[in-house]
Amino acid sequence: MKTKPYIQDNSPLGYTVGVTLDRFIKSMQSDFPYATGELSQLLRDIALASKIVSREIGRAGLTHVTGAFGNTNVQGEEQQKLDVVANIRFTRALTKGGEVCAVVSEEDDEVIDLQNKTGKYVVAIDPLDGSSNIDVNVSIGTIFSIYRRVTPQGSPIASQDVLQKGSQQVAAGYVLYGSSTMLVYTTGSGVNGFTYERSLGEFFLSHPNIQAPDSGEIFTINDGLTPSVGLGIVEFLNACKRKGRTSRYIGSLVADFHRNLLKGGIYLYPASAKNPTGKIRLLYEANALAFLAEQAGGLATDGKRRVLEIQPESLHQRTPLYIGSRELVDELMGHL
Ligand code: FBP
Repeated sequence: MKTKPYIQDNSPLGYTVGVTLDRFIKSMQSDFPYATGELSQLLRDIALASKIVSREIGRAGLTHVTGAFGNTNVQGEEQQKLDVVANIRFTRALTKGGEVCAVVSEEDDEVIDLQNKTGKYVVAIDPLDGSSNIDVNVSIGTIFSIYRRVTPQGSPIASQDVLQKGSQQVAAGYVLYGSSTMLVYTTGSGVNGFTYERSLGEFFLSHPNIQAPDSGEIFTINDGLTPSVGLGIVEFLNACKRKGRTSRYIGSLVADFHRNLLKGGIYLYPASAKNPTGKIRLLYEANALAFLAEQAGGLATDGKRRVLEIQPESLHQRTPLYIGSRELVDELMGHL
């Protein structure tokens, strides 16, 4: 049979659309000789849920899913309807995907046991971050951390499966629901960002190998806290102002982190009178962003040690968080 070799047609008619998340995951998987595809499938499950959540957020004002749900979560915060929608969507996708045995969610007080005897992975997730911005159309996000379970598959879920140090993460990332929807993640070999092309229903590689600038001009803190934070923090903030740096604060951790990751900057959420141990949750907020920050050349600390070295003691424990460009975090540590 007469055949001809395929030659890619580079005419402008066939402009390339880019590398899809699926293809990228597949190509990365080949880097891990013993990879079984389960982590790849888990990342796909998270991508699918984020597409649905992005759609729900985009039309929230029309479908009456704005406003309070009428419950308070384990943090004592009023749950927003979209918090509940996102929690349902991600937990369902992780259950149906079949790779996960347990989920720790900001919206659930206990560990969710998915009764999955073959599931190798544990996921800690903040289904919708930036609650104060949900109803005012400001960027919000999802944050996730992925661990391998420690106890044998099929055995009861134990505390050591879910209370693992951030340094044990096998993957972590966030989804940013902003002017565009982006998925940014790491599996320990660099940080890559994908932009959602709604009309094709696909994430495409748009920010390969993200490197955080070593320094930057942006400092990010809820200035309303400063009257009750440590002296070292105040000194650092005054130094930032003396040096003419810019204050930027969206109030959604994912959005503030993403901006600083790309432009250079530091996000600070210290302990304060209102939050004596800080506000940010270790398991499903700080650990994921700390893994990403370090993979992109930045730093993440609680003011004393690397966030990734903190041994978790409880599911919803909080931590002070200082994260971002290496030189800015070092400079802050000089004041602490
Ligand atoms: P949740 O919205 O998931 O509870 O996250 C906490 C958070 O909203 C972060 O996104 C944000 O950086 C911070 O709290 C804002 O806190 P504050 O309102 O005290 O400035």
